[in-house]
Amino acid sequence: MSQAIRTTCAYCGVGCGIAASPTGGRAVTIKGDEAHPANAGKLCSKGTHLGETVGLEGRLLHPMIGDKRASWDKALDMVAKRFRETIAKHGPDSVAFYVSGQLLTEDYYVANKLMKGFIGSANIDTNSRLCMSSAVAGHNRAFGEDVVPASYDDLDEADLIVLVGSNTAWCHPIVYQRIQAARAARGTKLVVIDPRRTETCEGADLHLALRPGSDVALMNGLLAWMDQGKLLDADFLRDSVNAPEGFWDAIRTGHDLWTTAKACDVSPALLQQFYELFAATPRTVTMFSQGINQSIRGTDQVNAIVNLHLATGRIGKPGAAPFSITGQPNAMGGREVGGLASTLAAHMDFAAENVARVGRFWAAPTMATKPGLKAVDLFRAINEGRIKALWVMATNPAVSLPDANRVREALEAVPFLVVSDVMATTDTAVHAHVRLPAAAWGEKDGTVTNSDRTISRQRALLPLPGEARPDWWIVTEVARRMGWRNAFAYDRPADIWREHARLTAYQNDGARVLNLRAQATMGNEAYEAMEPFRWGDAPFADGRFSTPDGKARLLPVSQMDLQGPLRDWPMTLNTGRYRDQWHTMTRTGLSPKLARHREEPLVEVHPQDATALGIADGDLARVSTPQGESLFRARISDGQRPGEVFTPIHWTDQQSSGGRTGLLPRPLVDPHSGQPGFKSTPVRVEKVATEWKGFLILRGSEPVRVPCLWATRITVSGGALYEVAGNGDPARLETCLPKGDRVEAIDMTRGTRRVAIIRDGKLAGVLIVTRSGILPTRDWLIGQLAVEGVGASVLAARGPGNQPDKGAIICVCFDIGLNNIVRAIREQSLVDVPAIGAALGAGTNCGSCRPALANILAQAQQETLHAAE
Ligand SMILES: Nc1nc2c(c(=O)[nH]1)N[C@H]1C(S)=C(S)[C@@H](COP(=O)(O)OP(=O)(O)OC[C@H]3O[C@@H](n4cnc5c(=O)[nH]c(N)nc54)[C@H](O)[C@@H]3O)O[C@H]1N2
Ligand SMILES: Nc1nc2c(c(=O)[nH]1)N[C@H]1C(S)=C(S)[C@@H](COP(=O)(O)OP(=O)(O)OC[C@H]3O[C@@H](n4cnc5c(=O)[nH]c(N)nc54)[C@H](O)[C@@H]3O)O[C@H]1N2
Ligand code: SF4
Ligand SMILES: [Mo]
Repeated sequence: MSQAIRTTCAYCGVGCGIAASPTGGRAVTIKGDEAHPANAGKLCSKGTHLGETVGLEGRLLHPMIGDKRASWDKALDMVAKRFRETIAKHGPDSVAFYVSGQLLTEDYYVANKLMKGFIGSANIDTNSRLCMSSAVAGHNRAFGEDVVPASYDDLDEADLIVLVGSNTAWCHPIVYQRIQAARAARGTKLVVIDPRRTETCEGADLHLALRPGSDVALMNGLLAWMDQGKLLDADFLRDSVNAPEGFWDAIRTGHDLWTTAKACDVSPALLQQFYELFAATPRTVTMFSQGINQSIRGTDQVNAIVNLHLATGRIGKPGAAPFSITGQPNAMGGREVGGLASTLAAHMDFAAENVARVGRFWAAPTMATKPGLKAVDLFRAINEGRIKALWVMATNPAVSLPDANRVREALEAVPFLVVSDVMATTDTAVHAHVRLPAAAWGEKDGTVTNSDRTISRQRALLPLPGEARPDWWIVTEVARRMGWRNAFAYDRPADIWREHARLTAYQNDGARVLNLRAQATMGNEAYEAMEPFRWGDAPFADGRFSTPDGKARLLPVSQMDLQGPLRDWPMTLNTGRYRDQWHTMTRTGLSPKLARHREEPLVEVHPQDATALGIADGDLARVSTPQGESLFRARISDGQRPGEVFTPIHWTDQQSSGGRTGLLPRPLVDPHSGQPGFKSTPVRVEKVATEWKGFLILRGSEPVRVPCLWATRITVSGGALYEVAGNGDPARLETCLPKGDRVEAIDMTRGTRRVAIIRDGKLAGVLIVTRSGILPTRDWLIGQLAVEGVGASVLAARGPGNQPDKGAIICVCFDIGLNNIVRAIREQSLVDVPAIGAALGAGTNCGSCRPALANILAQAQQETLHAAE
C-alpha cells in the first residue's frame, strides 16, 4: 500500500485529521491521523465511512448548459459574459454569489476578491449566515473582532463544561469524546442546556430542558446570581471591560431565581444547582452552537453568554472561555477571508480606511463600499427582481434556507443561475442554466480552519474525475474572462494562500488578531508539507481586546417575550441533525452503513401530544406551517417537551416524497446577524392515515419515483430500499419493478401483495405491501441482492436460519442493531458500556454510538427494576 496521504475530514468543524490510503480505482482506506491535534487518530461514524462516499455515483462530471454537455471554454465564457452584461446594464448590485463553509479558504478568497474588489458589490453571502453569523455579530460587539477565544485544549483543562444548544454527541462527536475523556481524567462536570433530551445529555451532571428561546433569561439570571453573591471578577471588570450605563441596574432587576426559573420553565432547585456549580467552578467553558445562533434573538443570546464570561473573568485563561463551535469544515476559513456580505476581508469591516486599504492591496478597480445582501434578503431580492444573475457554490439553498419553497421560486425566476457542485442533480442544481462540475473532497487541495482556529491542509487523494475542476480554478477562470487577468493570475492554491496571508498582515499594527505574517512567504513545498497549526494562540490572555480602547464590552441584553401557542399553529417545531447524516445527504446519503442509523425522516412527538393527536409510533404525520407542509414518520419520544416537535434537516426531493424540513420555517432573522430562527416555528401536526404500508427493494443505484403518498429511498448494499405507504390500489407500484421473471403471491382479501423479479438467477426487485402493516424483515431480502441462484422461495422473505430482525442499527461500524443489544444486556447481564463492547464489539471502533449504548443500558436496567417490583 502506498504511503497514507494526510488530509482533513470533509464534514464537521471539529476538523479531524485523516490519513487516507488510495487502494486503486476510486477506493481509499480511511484512518484517523494520529498526529493531528484535533483528533489524535480518532474519527466518528461519518469520518470513518468517508471511503463509501468517494465513488462517482451521481457526480456532475462535465459542464452543462441547460441539459446539454458543453466544453469548459463555452461554459466559462457564457458565465463571464452574462455576469458582465448584467453588471453593465443593471449595476454591480444586480448580481450575487451564494457560497459555502464547505469551500476551501483558497476558493473562498478568490470568490470574495472577485465580488468585493472587482465586480464592486458585497453581494456575496454564504450558508454560514445560517450557521454562526450570530456568533460573528456577538464577538464583534463584545470583543471588537470576530475571534473565538477558546481552543480544544481548554476542554482538557476545564472543570465545568456547559453545552448550550449543542447536540455535541451527534454533531461534534470527537469533541464530545474529548469532553468525556476530560470527565474521566479530572472529574470535569458537564451541564447540557437544551429543550430536548438528546444523547449529549446521557450521563451529564445536569440537563436543563429549558423553554426554547429563554437562554437570555437563564444567563442573565446567572449573572444576577453571581453579582449578588459578589462572585464577579472586579479587577478584570475594572481593567478590561466596559459596562454601558444602566447595565448593572438592569441585571439587578427582575432576574431573581424564581422569576428566571419561571421564564425558563425549569425548576428553581435545578436552576440553583446549575448556578451554584457555575459559581464554584472558575475553569468553565461554555460551548454553544445552533440552539443559540439559529434564533431571531441569536446575537443577544451569544452576548448573554459572553457577558457572563467577561464579568467573571473567565476568558483568556486555560480552561475558561465562551466557545462558539462551528459546523462546517471551513466555516472559520470563510470568516477569515471575509466571505460574509457583512464583512470585507481578513477581519476588516467596511470602514472607509479598510475599504481603501484592501483596495490598495488588491489594486482593485471598483471596491464595494458597504455590506451586501444577507442570505435571506438575497433570495427575497431575487423574488423582487433586484438580483438578475446568481452563482451558487457548494451549498443547496433549495433545501437549507428557511421558507425553501419561496427559495425555489427565486431559483426558478432568476434570469441567470450558475451552480457549481459536485453532484449533478441536487434540488438546487436542477434549476440552473449552467452547471459547473467541481472537484470533491478527496480531489481538492487547499486549507481549512476548524472550530479552534487550527488551519490544516486538505490534500488530493484521487485524480480529478471527468472534467471536474477545483472551485478556485473555476472562479479564477471566470474572473480572467471578465477582464481581470492579472489580478487572478494564480497557478495553484499556494499562490492564493500566500496572498491571503499577506492581506491579513498588511498594515496590521496589532489591531487585528488574525495575522498570518509568518505564512506569507511560504514556498510551494512548504505549503505542500504544511502541518496543522493554530493562529492567534491564547487570544485576549493579556486582557486586551480588539476595540479602540482595548476593553471588551458588556452588552445590555434582555429576554424577549416569547410567543404563546397560536390557535391554528399550536405546536413549536425545532429542527436539527442526525448523527450519521450530513446536511442535504448529497454524500452521506451514498453510504449504506450511514443510512442505517435513521432510515427515514422522523417527526419526534411527546407521548402526551401523540395521544391528543391520535398518532401512534410509526404513523405518518403531516407538519404544516403557513409556508408549506411536509410529511414525516412519527416517533413518540419523551425526550421532547410537550407542545414541541423535532424534525431533521437532511431529506430532499432526491430521497423522499416528504420529510423536507426547510420549507417549513419562517424567513424571520436576527436583526443584528441576519441569521434565521430555524429552531422555533409555529406548526400544526396531524395524523395521516394510509391504507397500506410496505417496501420496495431494487438492485442498482438508479433512483426511481415511486407513485404513492410516502416513499423514502434508503441506500443499501447493492441497491436501494424504499419504504412506502399510501392509499388506493398498490398495483401501480409495480411500474417501479424492473423486467424479468416474475414471482408473486397476492392475497386480495388480506390485502397483501408480494412480487419478486428475478433476472439471471439474481434478485432484481421485490415489492411487498400489506394492509395490516406487518411486514417481513428487510435485512434478509436486501442480503439476497448479493446471492446467485435466487429462486421463487425468496418471497417467503425469511432466511433458512429464521434470522430475527436486528432493529434500528445503533453501531454502524459493526452493524449491530437495537434488538441484539437489548438481548445481550438481558441474557449476559451486561452492566456497562465497555461490557457491551466486550460482548458485541458495539462502540469499540469510532465510539459515536457510546451515548446511545449508555441510554439503552439505562432503559434496560429500568425495565428490569420495574419487572422485579
Ligand atoms: N451528524 C452531523 N453533524 C454535523 C452536521 C450534520 O449535518 N450532521 N452539520 C454540521 C453543522 S454545519 C453544524 S452548524 C453543526 C450544528 O450542531 P448543533 O448545533 O449541535 O446541532 P443542531 O441539531 O442543529 O442543534 C443543536 C441543539 O439546539 C437545541 N435547541 C433548539 N432550540 C434551543 C433553544 O432555544 N435553546 C437551547 N439552549 N437549545 C436549543 C436543539 O434541540 C438541538 O439539540 O453540526 C455540524 N455537525
Ligand atoms: N431548518 C433548518 N435549516 C437549516 C439548519 C437547521 O438547523 N435547521 N442548519 C443550517 C446550517 S447550520 C447549514 S451549515 C446549512 C447547510 O446547508 P447546505 O449548505 O445547503 O447543505 P449541504 O448539503 O452541505 O450542501 C453542500 C452542497 O455542496 C456540494 N459540495 C460538496 N463539496 C463541494 C465542493 O468542494 N465544491 C462544490 N462546488 N460543491 C461541493 C454538495 O454536493 C452539496 O450539494 O443548512 C442550514 N439550514
Ligand atoms: S468529528 Fe467526525 S465528522 Fe467531524 S471532523 Fe471528526 S471525523 Fe469528521
Ligand atoms: Mo452549519
